Amino acid sequence: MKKILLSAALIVCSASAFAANHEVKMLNNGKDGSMVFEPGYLKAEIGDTVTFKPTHKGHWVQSRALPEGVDKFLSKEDEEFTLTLNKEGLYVYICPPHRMMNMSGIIQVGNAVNKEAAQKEVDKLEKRATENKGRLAEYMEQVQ
Ligand SMILES: [Cu+2]
Repeated sequence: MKKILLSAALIVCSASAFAANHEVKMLNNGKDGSMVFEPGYLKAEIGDTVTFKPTHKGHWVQSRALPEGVDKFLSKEDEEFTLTLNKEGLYVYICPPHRMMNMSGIIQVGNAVNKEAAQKEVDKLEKRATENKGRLAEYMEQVQ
């Protein structure tokens, strides 16, 4: 009996080891163009973390739309920033100095439970963007 309980505990422990750490690079140039997060759309699971990497200089990250109950975030210029994804939904974020260049991205955690609010923010950001128009809307189209 003791042996069975022990192996059950091991299975529970190893389940948390599957939490992934994703990386999003902050770039002056990437496969989606200039001033860009890569990948701009990221699918993750609850409990995962995402680290924003200041691969090129002059970037940082700020939340714009979040699942209910998630604290807003704002990182520091040229500093690595790690976010733990504790709630299901869409996380829409931007790079403040390059907002007009549509330097923005979306993380989907589980189901897109706040899709309506996120879509509103995407529309607002797309309207204001002067360069790379349509990039964020394209990421939003990948949301399922
Ligand atoms: Cu930037």
